Amino acid sequence: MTDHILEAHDLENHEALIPPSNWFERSETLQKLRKNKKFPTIWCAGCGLGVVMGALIRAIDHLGLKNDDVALVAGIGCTARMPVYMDFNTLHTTHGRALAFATGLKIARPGMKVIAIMGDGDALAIGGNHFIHAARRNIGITALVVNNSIYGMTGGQYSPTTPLGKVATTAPYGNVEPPFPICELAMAAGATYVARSTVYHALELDKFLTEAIAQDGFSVVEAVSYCHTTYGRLNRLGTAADMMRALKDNSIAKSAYDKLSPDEQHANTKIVRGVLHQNNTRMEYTRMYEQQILTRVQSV
Ligand SMILES: Cc1ncc(C[n+]2csc(CCOP(=O)(O)OP(=O)(O)O)c2C)c(N)n1
Ligand code: SF4
Ligand SMILES: [Mg+2]
Repeated sequence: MTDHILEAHDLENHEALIPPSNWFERSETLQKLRKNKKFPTIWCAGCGLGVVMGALIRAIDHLGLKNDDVALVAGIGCTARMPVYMDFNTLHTTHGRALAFATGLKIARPGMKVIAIMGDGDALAIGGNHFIHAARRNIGITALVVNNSIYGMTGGQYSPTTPLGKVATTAPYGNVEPPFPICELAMAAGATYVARSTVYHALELDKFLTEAIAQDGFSVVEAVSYCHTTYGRLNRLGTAADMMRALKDNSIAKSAYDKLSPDEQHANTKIVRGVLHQNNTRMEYTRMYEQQILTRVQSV
């Protein structure tokens, strides 16, 4: 722990390394974190990722799930680091392959709540193929995609969600590739629960994640976040607090969006937050697979 943190907390070095014995027990949320391990996080101070982690823990709590009933699967990236800090079954795998590992796990353990935690690059660039096919299959996995519009961990290369014209280390003159709309892509590919919110709207994220994890099929929650360290700096968007405030100012609830005229909807540039799609009539993949096997076995 660095000297200034020790000083601020008036701690000796040995006290900082070993938290008081009841420190974690005081909080339900903290008990879902890995005790005495992996802290502080690798995340930059002010990053929205901590908000997403809190929302995910509260969602799992709301559903009354035991730690052992949940598996968190991630690839590589700042977002993908999240399972390292949480006390569930966890898989920290290779970049872009979270959904491939999650699919294998769900087939082996259909009763388990499997949550794939991915950044926009992880989910939609190298992992884009897995994303559309997991949705097409409607396999019972929750895809939590933290969209910060950039490759944060590797220093700010543009991703499939970087807006047109924005600067990245690999787009010094501005990005000319149109961004993928994550939720619309998921819907078109067959996901049966799709919702979007932002890290400013933490309680909304709790709610959508709770519903997504409860869904018996492929569910997607896009958590719009920011990366002040790369994207924000390159595009002169200010501090983490400025970027957080921009999410508040530049987003609109779906209920308000639905009341706009078609022209106003067409002209809207704000992030639409809400449950964008839910379909409870499609059977989940592992159930369908099991049924198919039983039918085949009984017929021979
Ligand atoms: C196969 C492979 N290709 C590339 C990389 C380098 N790499 C690590 S993280 C990352 C992108 C991270 O961006 P994103 O998924 O959006 O996550 P963020 O860091 O923004 O949360 C890349 C390209 C890698 N680790 N493995
Ligand atoms: S590099 Fe960006 S995404 Fe990664 S922890 Fe820092 S602010 Fe967050
Ligand atoms: Mg990213």
